[in-house]
Amino acid sequence: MTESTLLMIKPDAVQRALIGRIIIRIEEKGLKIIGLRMVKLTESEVDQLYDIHIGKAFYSILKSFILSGPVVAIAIQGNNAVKVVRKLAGITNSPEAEPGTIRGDFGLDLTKNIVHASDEVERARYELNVFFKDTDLVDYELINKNWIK
Ligand code: FUP
Repeated sequence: MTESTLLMIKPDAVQRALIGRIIIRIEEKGLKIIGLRMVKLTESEVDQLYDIHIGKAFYSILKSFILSGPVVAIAIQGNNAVKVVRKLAGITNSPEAEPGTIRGDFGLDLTKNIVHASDEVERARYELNVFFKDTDLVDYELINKNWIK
């Protein structure tokens, strides 16, 4: 099933010049990028993105990390995109993430864990809305689509 999801490149990965290395994994997998935006989030946008974590012990550390520099939001579409992008990202705790995943290859910390990926279709819709208006998302076809799915 074709789905849309959000992958956010976090401030650590931007500062470490990993934007291109992360984007290439999305393209290589056959997924389609339908929106791309670099932004320094405001406090209220971070609260919106991470509303489910507000009040948890780690929230202030997470929030100040996300506010520490620009992030890159990527809207992605493709077959099973939500699950596939989560798999590409690897598990949350970078030191335990499998090599071959984004966190497994580039991360060494739980908070500074390189990327965020939406965990379900409805949640992806909500999180995409933090960064993109519907009209920001581009409707087009990739010429290789029949070779992918
Ligand atoms: P994920 O679904 O991979 O985004 O992970 P979670 O929703 O469990 O956590 C959201 C973010 O909070 C993670 F990217 C890392 C951060 N976090 C901490 O910094 N400390 C913790 O103890 C747990 C999560």
